[in-house]
Amino acid sequence: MEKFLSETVVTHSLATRWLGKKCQVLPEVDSANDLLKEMVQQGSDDSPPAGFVLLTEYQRKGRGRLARHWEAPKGSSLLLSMLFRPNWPAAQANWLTMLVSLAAVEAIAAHTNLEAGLKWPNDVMVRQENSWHKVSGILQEGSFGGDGRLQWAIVGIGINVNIPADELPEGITPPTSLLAATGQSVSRLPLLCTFLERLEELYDGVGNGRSPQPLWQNKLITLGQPVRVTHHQTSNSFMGIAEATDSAGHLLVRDEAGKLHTVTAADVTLREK
Ligand code: BT5
Repeated sequence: MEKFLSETVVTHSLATRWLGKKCQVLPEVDSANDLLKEMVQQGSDDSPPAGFVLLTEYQRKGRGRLARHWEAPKGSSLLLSMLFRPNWPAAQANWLTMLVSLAAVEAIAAHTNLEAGLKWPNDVMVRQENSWHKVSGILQEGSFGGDGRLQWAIVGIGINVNIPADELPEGITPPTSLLAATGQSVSRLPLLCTFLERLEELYDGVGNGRSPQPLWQNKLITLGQPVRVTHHQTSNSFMGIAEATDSAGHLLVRDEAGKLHTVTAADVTLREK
């Protein structure tokens, strides 16, 4: 197994200006998102700054969306949660997940020979033996101020790096790891650095007025595909074709009667059919 990551090595290796310049690496936590949220909500003077990154080698209760689990064997993967204080309007809240998923796709493409893409809304996929497999998932949580702006947001990402094929977790979207997809182990530190460096660049681009949505939409393997959209509270569902996304990252799905639906990630589960 690869050496465990350490704060000194991470901060010295990173060529970022602010993202990850303050970080903490813990051998084991329940959930990196939950722990970082507690640190932020304590609200004391030593509350972590924007750009703070919490890394861990193992999560006892790693979480996905909608109370799902995220599992990875100790030391096998990249498991981290990042703190942002964007002050963006609510309509741009999903942009963080877009930026993080784009940076993950680019980092994976830079360190492997894999084709990487995105399954709406938050799955990072790689092509393995002619089909797409989930290699990474993203979980964004945050808090809006009274003015409707995104005060702070925590974005957690798990990237399956060196999980052997026979230790991959179960998943409705077939999971893989970079090791399982390439047959070679991948060094985590350079992958982490490329990811954070690219993410910082993309995030700073938003400050300069650039929306990530066109770049992100370009990577979506979901577009043009038939999908089943299921509302997870009512379980009502319909079939349609995923046509495009709007500027907020909602998916526009045309049903069989020709009606266009705006689908938000919070409300539905998507299955490719
Ligand atoms: C996600 O949720 O894909 C978001 C995963 C976010 C994980 C990070 S790790 C750091 C931070 N701290 C946390 O506690 N979480 C974040 P979702 O789209 O709901 O997918 C969850 C589903 O993926 C599960 O129901 C499983 O079927 C499957 N799954 C679990 N572990 C997996 C893995 N390692 N690789 C691929 N699929 C997995």
